[in-house]
Amino acid sequence: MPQARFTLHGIALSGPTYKVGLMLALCGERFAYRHVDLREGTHKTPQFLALNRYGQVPALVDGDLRLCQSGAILQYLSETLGKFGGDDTLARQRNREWLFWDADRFSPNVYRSRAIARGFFKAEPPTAAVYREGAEVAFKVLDDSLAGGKFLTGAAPTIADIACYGVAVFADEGGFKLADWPNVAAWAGRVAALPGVKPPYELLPMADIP
Ligand SMILES: N[C@@H](CCC(=O)N[C@@H](CS)C(=O)NCC(=O)O)C(=O)O
Repeated sequence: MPQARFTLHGIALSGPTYKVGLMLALCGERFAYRHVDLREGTHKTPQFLALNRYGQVPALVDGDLRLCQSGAILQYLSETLGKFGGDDTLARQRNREWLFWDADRFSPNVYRSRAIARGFFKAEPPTAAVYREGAEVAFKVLDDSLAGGKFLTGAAPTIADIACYGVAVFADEGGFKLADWPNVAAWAGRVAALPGVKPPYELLPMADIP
């Protein structure tokens, strides 16, 4: 089998890593995968910092290119593969708005609530409450935005949906019930039914994929 074009570096427990793996799967791109052991501090080694200057997963390697920040990687992949990017300038702009909102309001609040619930890190109750309330506000924004459409920016799924689904899919681990936001629950079902989609721990193992 020919060598895969892309190599994804990350960990299956990581939502941002899942977003990139999901995008590749939805695009039908086979990819090599390198498991990065965060507990061992692999992401702070010089070798990994050469892939991602921020010392975080994910990192994506495409030939000589080393790419980081999941939202920026989704944009890159949509451009280089010509998929899930939206049809025109306005659609691409709407996608960017969702990606920036996700990085600002959705991912941090949901992922940190999940990290606290799963014991990945400790937080005092008032701090945990700030993340939880922020996540609930964000889910409401998403729910209201999905009231009139099948996907976030129109009738077809785009990187906006892929980024936000990569957060919503971890909601239950954070102690949230998607059923509390019916439009979000219905949309998540539509994304989950797209060809190529696998749930997080089925898409990526806690080990390398050659
Ligand atoms: N905004 C970044 C967030 C990446 C991120 O937070 N990665 C976490 C794992 S989910 C990480 O590497 N944490 C270790 C650290 O920050 O030292 C992205 O979307 O790629």
